[in-house]
Amino acid sequence: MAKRPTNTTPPTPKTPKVGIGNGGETHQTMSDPNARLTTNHGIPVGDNQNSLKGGRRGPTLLEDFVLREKIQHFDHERIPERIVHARGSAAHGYFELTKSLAPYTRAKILTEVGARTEVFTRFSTVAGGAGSVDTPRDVRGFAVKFYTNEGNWDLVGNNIPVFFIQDAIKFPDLIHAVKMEADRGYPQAASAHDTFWDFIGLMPESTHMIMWAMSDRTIPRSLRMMEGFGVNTFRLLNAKDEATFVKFHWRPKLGTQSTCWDEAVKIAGADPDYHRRDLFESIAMGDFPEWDFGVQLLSQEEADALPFDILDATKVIPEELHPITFVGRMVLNRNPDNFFAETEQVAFLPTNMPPGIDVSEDPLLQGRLFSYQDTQLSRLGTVNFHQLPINQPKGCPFQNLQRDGHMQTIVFKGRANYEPNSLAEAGEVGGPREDPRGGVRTFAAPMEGQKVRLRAETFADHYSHARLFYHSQTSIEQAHIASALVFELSKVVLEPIRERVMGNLRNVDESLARRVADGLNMALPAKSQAVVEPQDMEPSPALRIIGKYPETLQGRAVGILVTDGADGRIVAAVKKAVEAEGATVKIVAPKIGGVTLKGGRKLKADGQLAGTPSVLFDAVALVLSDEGCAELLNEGAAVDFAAHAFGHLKAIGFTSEAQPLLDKAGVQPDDGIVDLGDGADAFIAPASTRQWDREPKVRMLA
Ligand code: HDE
Repeated sequence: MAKRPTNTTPPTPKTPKVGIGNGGETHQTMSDPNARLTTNHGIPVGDNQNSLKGGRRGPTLLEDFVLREKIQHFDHERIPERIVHARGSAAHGYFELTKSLAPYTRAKILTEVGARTEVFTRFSTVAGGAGSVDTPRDVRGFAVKFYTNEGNWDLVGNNIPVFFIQDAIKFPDLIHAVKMEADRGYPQAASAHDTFWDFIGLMPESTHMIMWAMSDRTIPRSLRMMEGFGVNTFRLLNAKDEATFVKFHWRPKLGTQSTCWDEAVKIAGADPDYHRRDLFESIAMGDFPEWDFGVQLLSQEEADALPFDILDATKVIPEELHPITFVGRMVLNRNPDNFFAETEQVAFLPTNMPPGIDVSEDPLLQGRLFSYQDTQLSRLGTVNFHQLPINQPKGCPFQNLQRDGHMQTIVFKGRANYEPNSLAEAGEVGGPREDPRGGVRTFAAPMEGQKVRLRAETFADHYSHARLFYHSQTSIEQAHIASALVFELSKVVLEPIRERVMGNLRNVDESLARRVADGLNMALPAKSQAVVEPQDMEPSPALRIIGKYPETLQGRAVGILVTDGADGRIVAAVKKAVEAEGATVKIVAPKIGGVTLKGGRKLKADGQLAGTPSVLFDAVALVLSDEGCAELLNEGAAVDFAAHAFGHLKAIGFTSEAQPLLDKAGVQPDDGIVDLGDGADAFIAPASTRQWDREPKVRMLA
């Protein structure tokens, strides 16, 4: 018999006991230290380090089914990403109803006060691919799957209450225009390019959404600091099948907050996963993100009295006109166990609505009702995507007579795969039956008229709401909108495209159009012809961000830059004071091993200076020694640390030794520049917000 060649593979750390499997369970038991590695078909694997070869140094053999199965599975690990909203982050949590909507709906999720319903919420960007960064200027998806005991309710919304287009038939054009340009494959995750603005200029109905998209709403500070909106108009149906129009709202407990554009651009390099990490870490720390849930309710008469069409998703119903009633809250308190199985495979369907929630005739929503179910086929590859654990309803199993298909995981019993059947009478399994009383009923909306392909005249006013939004902003926010338009249009190469957009802007506000033209150093073109002359509406302060968010350290991060010889008492005092107010603290040092403080004590670092710039913090403190500061004057990352914190309107606490660094970084004194020699308390208030007054000193806004 041939002698077996010597094996030179290093030993693996643990040798599982032979004979002990995974307890007969079909799923992997990763926590069992004795679990035995097997193929997908349960065959124990004897060697996971070496492929099977013909001879010691010979070719790999086709018969190595262990290798082939492993490589083949790996080859197919990726599934097609979502055509839009590919980049997302999600968490589990619960929804709790605080006020019953029983007069308006029979949906139990909206009538059973105090009941907690599990949710899975996925936030996303729209334009970029799954591997793109978290902080482009982009609308954010805000999709909530409520696992109600009457079936799943998917409220698939955005962080902006209106949309670019009025009719679903324009969606593929919009998305083609915003995504990477077809010939060159760039830019990734950016609207600042010719094809997007070409489409926008030719679609004046998008102008209102453009005002929102160019506002700071599209550069959120955190997913925990975003509002959410159902966008489309839905209906609630009560026990008597009477309908009320409804708009859905989410309001973050931490307020709506944003980054500065220059900061967002820099964060993209410093931490591409900025939002995903923030969500994951805050939940892991027990600092659970929370939102209030509200509704705007309108009768048919109230809807008819609006000066715009409630079915037009490019319009906002000002809450000063129809207040939001808050009826519940959502808390996200558990991170996914597995990103792919949950965040990637979750399939949201706007068609998922429990009895008592119904659609409206909004032509954008109507198209969505088809699209989401359809797209899952190419993404998840099977009509059985509802059987994936993250998509299964909870507490109310699905039961119907749909059968077979790719990846069918259920072993149905009996012969009943049709309905009606009388098999139960013969003692066999008969199967479920429809429920005319408890099941879904559709609102008997009146229908009349001819079949037409047209846009209703009630959708024709494209500018009044854009004007309403712009006029409702603070002057700081108006400057940001104008500057964002200048930034984006400056990246547009074809001049006629810029001109067309400016011509449209003249219908919104002449001064805005003028600011943009000046910012581009171009002549103001002729005003474009509006189908309907825009009207002035009463400004809605609720549409602002500045002045609305709570000034607090809750949810914020503070970075303390230290050097050898720094005063440990000041570091400790700052840390204690800001943590007491709810912020997290990270120590940043020139070397990751940390520093030796004055007196010899060691302090560990959480981040190394070059990889932990100040854009990752809401406020910073510089606690340096004279020698440490002198060294940092020659370190660009240190100068940037201070200069960028100043430029991004953040509070800077400092010890007197840090003054040379502040000087070199061009930091000028103001209320946000706080000498820590006077104690840490004075740092708290400026660190709880941005120093908006500083902005004209650091940035030429349009
Ligand atoms: Fe979507 N949208 N959408 N959308 N949408 C998708 O469904 C679509 C629209 C939104 O985290 C897709 O499963 C059409 C408005 C979110 O998984 C797709 C139209 C709003 C998400 C699709 C719209 C949204 C999607 C891609 C015009 C705000 C991500 C993958 C009629 C209310 C959900 C998928 C998640 C995803 C179609 C317009 C929000 C292709 C046809 C308006 C948050 O089916």
